Amino acid sequence: MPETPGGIRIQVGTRAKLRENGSLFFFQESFIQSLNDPKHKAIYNFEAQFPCYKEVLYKANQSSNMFSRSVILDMDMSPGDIITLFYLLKLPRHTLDLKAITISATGWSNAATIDLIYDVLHMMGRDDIPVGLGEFFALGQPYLPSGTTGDCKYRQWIPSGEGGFIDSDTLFGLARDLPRSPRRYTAENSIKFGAPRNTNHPERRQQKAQEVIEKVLHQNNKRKVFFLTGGPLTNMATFLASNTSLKSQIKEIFIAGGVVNGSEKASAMGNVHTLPQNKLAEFNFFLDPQAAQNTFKSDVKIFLVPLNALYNEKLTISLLDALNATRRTPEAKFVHRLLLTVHELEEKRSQYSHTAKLMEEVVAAVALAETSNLKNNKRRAQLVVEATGDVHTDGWTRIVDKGGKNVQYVSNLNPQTLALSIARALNSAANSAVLASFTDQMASWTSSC
Ligand SMILES: [Ca+2]
Repeated sequence: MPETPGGIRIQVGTRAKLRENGSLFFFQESFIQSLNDPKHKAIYNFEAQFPCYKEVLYKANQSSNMFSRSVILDMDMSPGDIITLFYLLKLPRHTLDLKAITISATGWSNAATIDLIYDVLHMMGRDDIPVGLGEFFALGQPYLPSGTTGDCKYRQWIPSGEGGFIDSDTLFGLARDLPRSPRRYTAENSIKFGAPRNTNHPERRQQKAQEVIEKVLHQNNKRKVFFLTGGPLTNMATFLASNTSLKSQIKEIFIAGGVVNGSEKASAMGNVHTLPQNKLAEFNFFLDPQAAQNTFKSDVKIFLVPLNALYNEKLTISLLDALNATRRTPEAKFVHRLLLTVHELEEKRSQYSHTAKLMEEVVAAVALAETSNLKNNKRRAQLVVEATGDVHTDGWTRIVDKGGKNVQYVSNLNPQTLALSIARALNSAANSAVLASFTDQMASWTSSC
């Protein structure tokens, strides 16, 4: 083959000869030996790099009281969820007390991106909030040990890049600007928690979503708890399917998801843009339609914030306008950069045209925090969610005359009013960041000892 100018010649191995017993063990052993070889080991880690490196865990500086609303946030890690998390952390704890976060790992980012949540909590001085990781597959789409990686029938429609995986996993390139939390995701597990063998660090383990929910409900002394969901409903449906009496402690679930159409001739569309044949599903319901259907069949009270509760893109622009005018806190500045990044990508690249519309979680959070201000926007209907296994219709939400779930939902919300509420919370001096950025954290590791 002729050499291309500027290229280099390399040799590529295409076939490896196995040892006589046909085992691949030799290759694995040699690979692991190389990784463990002290020669050429990595020079940089935080302890070696920074003379004053220390791991600090921060706790809330405001206390809650018996009148505050206890909330568990179930989220994936799309930009809308991250903004929601900042917003909730900013509210006074005597009105809203975020008790725990559970991660919907069937949603818009990969499970290990849970580190992003640890980092946001660290920035905001809330390392005391427990974080639990949910199941990796939608209900009825199990991991089969004999197969490869489970059935990704729904999840495969999330794009890689273009606002989907990679973009949300890196928070559009901004994840590394967050201060780094000592809490990290670990795949390690011990015999105590069901693994076949112990690791070198049996004490290290990522807590599971269901454990965190149960623990928080136990600790809440029979007081009722609100759930707010910003991703697929896998964790919610799993908890509702369990036998625990703790379920009676659920006051109401605020759900960001679905599209509510008033008639068979649907006018509002869904947002599963990668599968145009499915015109009416909203991504959160589409990604685990069985979980959405099961949640709607349960006894719990549901407050729905559908995709078409307002024109989401206008909310992004209104929030950007509000933050362009004023951004006083590190968290307001961070959210502004995130929105600006997403908005610019949307303007310049057609593949990102859907991205700025993904703000429904934030709307659901404001609906939870300011329910009394929404009285003119509340509607009630009986709703059912489609979950037949046909990806062209799964995730549809329909209004029915009878037999559906009696649900309260919102419509015709004013994006500017919502944007001002969010911007006001982000700019508040209360509950502000304890560490503004990774740069500030590095400075403290360099000169505070
Ligand atoms: Ca989400």
